[in-house]
Amino acid sequence: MSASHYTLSEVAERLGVHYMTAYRYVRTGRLWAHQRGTQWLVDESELERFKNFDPPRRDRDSTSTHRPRRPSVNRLVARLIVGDESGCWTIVQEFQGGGATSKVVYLELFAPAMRAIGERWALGQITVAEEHRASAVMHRLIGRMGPQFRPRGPRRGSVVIGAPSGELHGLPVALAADMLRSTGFNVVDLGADVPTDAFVGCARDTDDLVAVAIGVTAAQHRASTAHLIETLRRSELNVPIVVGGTGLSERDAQRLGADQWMPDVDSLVAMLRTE
Ligand code: B12
Repeated sequence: MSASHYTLSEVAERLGVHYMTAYRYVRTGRLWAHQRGTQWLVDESELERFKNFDPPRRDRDSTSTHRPRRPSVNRLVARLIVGDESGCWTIVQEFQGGGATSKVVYLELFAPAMRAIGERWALGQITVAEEHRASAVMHRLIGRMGPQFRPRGPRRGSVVIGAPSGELHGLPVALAADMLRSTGFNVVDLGADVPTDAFVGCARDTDDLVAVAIGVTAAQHRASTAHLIETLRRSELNVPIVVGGTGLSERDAQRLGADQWMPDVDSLVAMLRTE
């Protein structure tokens, strides 16, 4: 093709592999490519990087749970940014084929990939549109994973979880909700940006409620979190109100009136089991 880009046929020729193998490298995020019309193009520098650091016939982390996760995370990030859902799903399947449980997929593949996307956005390496596209694909991946988190064992009561009004980060809440659900709780996931009255109304209407969990990912949502907690208190639900997510510290959560701050879902489950 042009001096600085190669078509997939040219890439295959230079790597000495079949065209379909080169295509697979692209669709699984191993080799970065961009699409022009129906054609995939690979930058010369990317092909050099691949030749030097990612020799073709290596099938890393597809066979063992003990191998480093990072290559899979990097490949997922690459496919998320270009909005390639089926390529992302192939990476998830490879990851699970290597023995990773659905929880490990969330904690060691999805969460680090989304954090990496946040870093790239903060550094100006990806656009806001690319971040949104990646988020949309991540929502779809979570949807596909959902059935793997169906509750097992005895029912333990209901938890209503959601993000306060104005807080748009629904992905962390969705991940937390699935992991909680798999431990036997009936989880009502209200998602992002829940109007305060709707949040409280839902908690009041939920049978066998054992806790209300609020997910806050961006620090700017202190005021709406405080308002939500205060309104929940006034409705006298008599269940713990916990806050989780990376937006608020333990101290913040206490100041805002929460009963507890939860660093992760396992801590929430442990707390609820001792209640
Ligand atoms: C995707 C994304 C978005 C998407 C959200 C899409 C969606 N539907 O969720 C969009 C584009 C909307 C967005 C918007 C913004 N974002 Co944003 N976003 C992200 C990004 C890249 C990924 C979020 C994510 O999914 N993380 C992965 C999850 C799995 O990780 P996690 O949060 O640690 O969650 C785990 C645990 O904490 C726990 N957990 C989470 N919640 C809960 C709740 C409970 C109860 C429990 C028990 C546990 C628990 O379980 C999870 C799994 O282990 C992050 C980067 C990052 N580091 O997270 C930035 C990030 C969160 N965003 C950030 C910012 C600044 C914004 C904006 C303000 C940008 C802007 N200027 O407009 C807006 C805010 C909009 C708003 N009003 O809320 C900052 C926040 C900094 C801060 N601490 O305040 C980050 C960190 C990016 C950065 N590097 O600076 N964002």
